[in-house]
Amino acid sequence: MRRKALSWCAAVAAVVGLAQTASASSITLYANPAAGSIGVEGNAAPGFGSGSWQGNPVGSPAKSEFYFSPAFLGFSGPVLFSDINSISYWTNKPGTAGDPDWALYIYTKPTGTDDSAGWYKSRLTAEPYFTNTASVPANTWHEWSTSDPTNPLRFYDAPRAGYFGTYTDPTLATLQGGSYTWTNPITLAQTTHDYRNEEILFFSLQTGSGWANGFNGLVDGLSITVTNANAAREIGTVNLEAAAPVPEPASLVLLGTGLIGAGARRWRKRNDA
Ligand SMILES: [Ca+2]
Repeated sequence: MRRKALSWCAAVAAVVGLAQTASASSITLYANPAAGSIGVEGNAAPGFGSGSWQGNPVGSPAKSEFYFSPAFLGFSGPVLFSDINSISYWTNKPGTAGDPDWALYIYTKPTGTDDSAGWYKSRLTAEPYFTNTASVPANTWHEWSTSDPTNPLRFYDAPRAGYFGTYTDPTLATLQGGSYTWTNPITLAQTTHDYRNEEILFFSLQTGSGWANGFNGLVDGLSITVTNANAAREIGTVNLEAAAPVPEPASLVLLGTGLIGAGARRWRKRNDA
């Protein structure tokens, strides 16, 4: 009897182990001023290194935007909209929850039918202030997530529905549940669309070009979890850092010594032969 119970436990553990099979990729990106990204050292989201990236408050438009393809994030194959389990990222801004912030965008690949633009089929946007989060103190890190139990990110489809978000927009789970009908809050025009089988082109973090002009908040720690074709979970995380570390003189000396050592070994070997 006891043996039977034990083997049942082992079977459950095996199933749990299978469900938790996950591959993960963790990427660190360093700010590149030439590409419009500004690095900040000494201020990072919890668990994401020592630095972060800041919104670009200068130029016209004063906009920052970064695009991550599924392949770049290390996912093993194409990612469909319905494959996304969750997306989260951290921001830290001077204002409170209702102020401009880094927004999350999902672009899907164009198919030639019902494309919203020449280079993408759908563009879904999630802005932190539409999560109905009551208060986030200024200048503190806060994680925004599609799977937040009380204040999840909500998405709008400006190209199709013709408006830029409301506090009652659908969550990721709602859009993955089937066709969704958007109702423009002003014109009351309705548009129905099903995103589930669309292939992800880019996940993106951006600041608005108009309303967020001058925004200089921080962003860090993007995490995306998907279910792959083998029903296993894959996690892609992006750590944003200020600048690539420059080797210190001491380590350069050590490197030089190492090279000399390698050269000496080769020389000795040749002489031994
Ligand atoms: Ca970081």
